[in-house]
Amino acid sequence: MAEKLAKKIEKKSSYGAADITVLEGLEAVRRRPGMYIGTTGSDGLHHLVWEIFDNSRDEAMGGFCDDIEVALLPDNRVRVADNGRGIPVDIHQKTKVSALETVLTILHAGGKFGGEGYKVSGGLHGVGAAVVNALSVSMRAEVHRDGAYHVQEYKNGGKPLGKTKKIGPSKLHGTIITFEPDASIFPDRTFDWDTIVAHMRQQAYLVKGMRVSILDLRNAEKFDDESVYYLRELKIDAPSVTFYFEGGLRSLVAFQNRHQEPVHKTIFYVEKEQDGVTVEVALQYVDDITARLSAFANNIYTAEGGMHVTGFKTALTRTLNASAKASKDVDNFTGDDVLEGLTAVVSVKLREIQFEGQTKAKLGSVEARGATDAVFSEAFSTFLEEHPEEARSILGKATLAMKARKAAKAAKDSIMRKGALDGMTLPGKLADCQTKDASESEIFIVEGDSAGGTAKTGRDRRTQAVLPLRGKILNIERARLDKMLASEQIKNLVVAMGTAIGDIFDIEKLRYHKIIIATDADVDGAHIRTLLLTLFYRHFRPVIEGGYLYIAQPPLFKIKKGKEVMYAYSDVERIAFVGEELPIEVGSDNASEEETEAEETDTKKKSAKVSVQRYKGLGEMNSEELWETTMDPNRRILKQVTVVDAQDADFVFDMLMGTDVPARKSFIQSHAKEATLDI
Ligand code: 0RA
Repeated sequence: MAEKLAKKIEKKSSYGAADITVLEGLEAVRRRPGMYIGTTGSDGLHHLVWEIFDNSRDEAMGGFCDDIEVALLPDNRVRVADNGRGIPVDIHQKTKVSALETVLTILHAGGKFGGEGYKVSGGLHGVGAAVVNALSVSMRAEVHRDGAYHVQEYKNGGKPLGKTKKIGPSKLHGTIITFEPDASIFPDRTFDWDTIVAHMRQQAYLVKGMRVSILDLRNAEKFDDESVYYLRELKIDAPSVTFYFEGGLRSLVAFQNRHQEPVHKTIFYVEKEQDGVTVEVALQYVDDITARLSAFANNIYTAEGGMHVTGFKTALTRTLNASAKASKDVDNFTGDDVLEGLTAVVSVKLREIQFEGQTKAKLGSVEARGATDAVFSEAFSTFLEEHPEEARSILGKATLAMKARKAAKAAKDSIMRKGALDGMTLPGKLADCQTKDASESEIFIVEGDSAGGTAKTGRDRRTQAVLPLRGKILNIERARLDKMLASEQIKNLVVAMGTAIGDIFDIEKLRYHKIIIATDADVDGAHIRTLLLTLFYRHFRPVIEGGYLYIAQPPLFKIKKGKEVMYAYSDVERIAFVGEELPIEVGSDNASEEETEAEETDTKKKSAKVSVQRYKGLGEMNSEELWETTMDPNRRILKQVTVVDAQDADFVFDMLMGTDVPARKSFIQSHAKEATLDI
């Protein structure tokens, strides 16, 4: 097959024995594209863009190029232009064709021509432009170099249409590659703008001073792609983005922390080579408890971490412990203590790169561990010495984390001890249900003893349990979770749920398949609900993921039209029932209710009289009202709590728990009533 193909081409140009290998190589790629680009789905399609872009980016990393443009063109074509040295066009000794043609037709040829300037090989599969050529129905390479403009085109999987040609003079230098993926290989050739933008943004952070512009000209009316070097100069009205970060990883850390409160002002930064490995680290602590650590190896995102991450974490813990010891005698920080609130990016560049793990997203190259450890610990100790104020803040933050860890452990231990000692002894406050079948059991967590009493009277005691929580205990400003766990209230909740917590948490032991948070419809109620949601999110996430957590939706208004009683669950409903003008009475007590009833009996003729009463708390309802509006499975409205996207949720909780009080207030107010209603 390959031989036949080779013979065909031999007639057109003078190909030798070496060329047969070339065609076999490209044919192999076409036969088994998955081996080279992973998939022929969307990931693989985008991989083609990354491969071509990577060559230009490597040129930028070598310091030869600072301006790359990626343009999406009509007919599923992609054009990548850079102002690098230009791919060499002289005849290559071994292959007897131009270096350009060699790079674009021989697998793994990319790095062999560059020597020093081209030392870092990127690309997850390390396959380069020849693979893209093999999987394209057409490719055009333009090179501006040595005072001339050179062009070569390829068709149908990398077959050259003639040699590299010198077209005319040029004062520029750089490479432009335009390719069209082969439809017979890629069933869907739709490039995703957001995916490309996200990838290019990340890459721009990783190579400081490199400008990357992206243009979407797929629907552009008309343009002449040969008329200018960078298509953005045509100023066509089309979507476009440009990224340029002078600070590199420092800018990335600042970007990731843009909504956070920094613990210290100066972002730590280092870039240094050690034993052939270039190590770059930027970090800043923020007032938060989660860690945001991202790592790259040869500009490839290593989602599963690896040697560089291990080296970094070891050095971070050791350096901070050494620094803390120097100032005062304290207990050792653990690895987790020093990660709390940390935003860090670690990027290493090595000559030989090895990936491991399920998705090949873990750096296996052992030398990266020692190099990262050495470069980072040296620079970070110096930073701490030279910035005493930053050092104090960072050590303070880690100390707080250490104390919180100890307090949380003590709280967990005491909960477990209690469970162990008391067996299944349930808290005295709990009014449990009769059934022992978790699937039909519900527990209402209500705010305050008075609402608790009402709920206990109003419930269906066969399936419904009630646990009152005293609001005040929970309502601590910036309550740390360890404080919450230490509270008797939360211990009661954990014992009632039956799942335990921490290492011995077991969702199978959950005693109720509906956990219903029933707090008041005011700001305090919203705050307590938020604290409870945070607690569940951080410590009992499987309860949310299992769909066991709900929020009760008590009515906001009781409307009386003569003898008829209605409940409105929102202002919209109220207005729909009674119109806008009617005055709203606030609160109620038994006396006023009696009055109303007396009035009604006295003046039966005035039965059309309408009154609207606003409920501020569950405690304002009597047990019957609470049952029919909030507890009765046939009439109530419940909102199921979901974790749609862990990252989003984390942000929400940060927002709610953070120090930015005005932001938190407005967030609670605007989201308190947001709900997908499950009736
Ligand atoms: C090898 C050697 C040299 C440049 C390149 C490769 C190169 C490749 C690509 C791919 C896209 N853009 C690129 N820019 C440069 C230069 C060797 C020299 O001039 O000494």
